Amino acid sequence: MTGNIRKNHTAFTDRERERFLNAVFELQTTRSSRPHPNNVGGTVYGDFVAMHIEATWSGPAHGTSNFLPWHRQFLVEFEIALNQTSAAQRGPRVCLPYWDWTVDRQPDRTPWTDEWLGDDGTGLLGQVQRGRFGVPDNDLEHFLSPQTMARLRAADGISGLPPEEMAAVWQELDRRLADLPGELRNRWFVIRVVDNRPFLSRFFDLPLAPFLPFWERETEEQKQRRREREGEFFRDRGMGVLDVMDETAYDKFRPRLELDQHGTVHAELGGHMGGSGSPNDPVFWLHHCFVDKIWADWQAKQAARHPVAAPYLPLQGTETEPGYHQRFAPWNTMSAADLIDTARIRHPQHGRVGYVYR
Ligand SMILES: [Cu+2]
Repeated sequence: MTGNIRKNHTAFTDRERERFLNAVFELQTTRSSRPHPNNVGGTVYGDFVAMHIEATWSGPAHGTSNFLPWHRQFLVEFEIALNQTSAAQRGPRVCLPYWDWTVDRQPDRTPWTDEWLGDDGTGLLGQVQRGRFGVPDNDLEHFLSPQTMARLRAADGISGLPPEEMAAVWQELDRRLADLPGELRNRWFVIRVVDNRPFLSRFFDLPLAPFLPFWERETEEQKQRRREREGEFFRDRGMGVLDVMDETAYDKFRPRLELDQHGTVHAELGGHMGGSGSPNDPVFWLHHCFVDKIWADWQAKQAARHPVAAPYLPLQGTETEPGYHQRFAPWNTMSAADLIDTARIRHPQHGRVGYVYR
């Protein structure tokens, strides 16, 4: 019925991986014809970040039944955009990869490699430095004055500076960013709506509230503890166990999947993944693709066990949650019912975009 197969990223060939990453990078460096009002960088990719930020500020996309259908459509829309890039033009349709964090849950294992998504944030500004989306520490020389560089080195990075000095470094970065030649500017693509980090930031395994920039919250003691724990990434947080699969009702399954599993992964990765601008980190797509797969697997499992169980609740909309047949914002083109069978999804403009998981 459909030839579109979403696979584990570890099953990608080199060529498949390159086409996917090239397409993502192309969206990050292509100007949007009609940028979303919150899209500071003005790229096609930035429109997706802005859309997610807005959906986090208001609306039912998080914390309600709509969480799973909303993100399913978000992924479908992103996959369509990937396939409109020149990187995707020749060859089969580009399908999103997923990251199974119940299996690959060590900070030094895939997808945290140079070939895939780069590593944890490091360096004087705590940025991701490796892989396609990283910015090496020595690029800072293009942005910061020799005095500032010397100050950062002496303080062993920005987290060693007092708050006023931190603020001054960010201001200097912001000013210099605007003057960069395009090729360099394109490497510093992050949409700065929720914070002022112009580069991709990760901060693995920080067990604190995820919404503040890390340098405001990590003490020396915490830093030490984090380094000791890095080998245990995810291990003691239940990431290896998918016991949500045993829930028999959607309105029990969805909150546990969203908060306990999906939310923990966001928080554990930290940096951009810890905030509403999370799609800035390309791992967002791999993470949400796996969450979407869990929903699909759960449907199949529950359908086999209870043929009459509803795949989505509530059937009738409430004040806070769209019903099964109710179209939802910002697209207003599909309802949960239109998205429930992944193989049969029909996009109003793009036709058959259905897929199956393998
Ligand atoms: Cu989200």
